[in-house]
Amino acid sequence: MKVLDANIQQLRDDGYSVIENAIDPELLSRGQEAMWELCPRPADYFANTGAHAPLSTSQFAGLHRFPFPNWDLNRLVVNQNLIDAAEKICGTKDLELYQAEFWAKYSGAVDYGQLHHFDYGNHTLVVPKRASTHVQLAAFVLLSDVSEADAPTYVVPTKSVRDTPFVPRTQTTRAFASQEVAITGTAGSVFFYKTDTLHRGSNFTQPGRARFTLLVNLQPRGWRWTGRTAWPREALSESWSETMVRMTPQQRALFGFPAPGDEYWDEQTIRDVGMRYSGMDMDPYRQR
Ligand SMILES: O=C(O)CCC(=O)C(=O)O
Repeated sequence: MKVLDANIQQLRDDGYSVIENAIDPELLSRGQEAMWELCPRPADYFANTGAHAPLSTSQFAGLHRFPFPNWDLNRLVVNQNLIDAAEKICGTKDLELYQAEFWAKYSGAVDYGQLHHFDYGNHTLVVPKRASTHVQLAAFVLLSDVSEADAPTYVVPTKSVRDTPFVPRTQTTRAFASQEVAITGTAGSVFFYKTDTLHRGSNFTQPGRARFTLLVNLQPRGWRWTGRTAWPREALSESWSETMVRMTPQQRALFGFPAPGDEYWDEQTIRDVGMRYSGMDMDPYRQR
């Protein structure tokens, strides 16, 4: 994924940027196939919406939290292009992946419309600091083509909001409606935005459409008051173990797993972690 200086500048000025064709086509198509383990194919959904009634209970009903049951979807979350881009945007290699979700939406299932809001509410205990290089980055990996009819995210470029206080977090008026931009793109594009960017989810404007996205949140490791997921809480699931075993040490470190060379590693921890995660290559952790 090529992150150009123009993308970084746009993130600084406008709070968002889209990188087209960011995901390797083979990885993308395997991830797209894997997502049918989590949600119905559009043809199946629209053939019998009643059979999928739970998807109509809330606009968040199509959300699934990482780890997913299929490695082909999990590995998209930590794919090298995405991580390289996030490192460049955040200006550090010491990144924390603090949330990942898959989200399926279908025309008419439920009202997906949202008011303009900032995402920081459940990503930090305080508010974003404008005069700071610490970036909380949201990446939406588009797993399906998103046109204006496909419930795109609408963002308000930061330059229009710069003097607005972060509170209230949700704008109850449509004060920024004339400045908003629809984020569209083909499957395999990645839409990045920051938690200090005003945006909203929207509704489909045509029947029979669906939108599938993978959301990955990343930030520089360090601030104690930011984050969202305590990964050890997920660590008893079967998918977690399989995912950790299949990841590289660099990918695991995104979740807080001790990196090779960390003082955590000694004979006992290498033996026991190797037993906990049967099949994990422990050699990198033996290197001092
Ligand atoms: O799904 C989208 O396009 C945006 C969703 C969003 O902004 C949210 O749920 O906070």
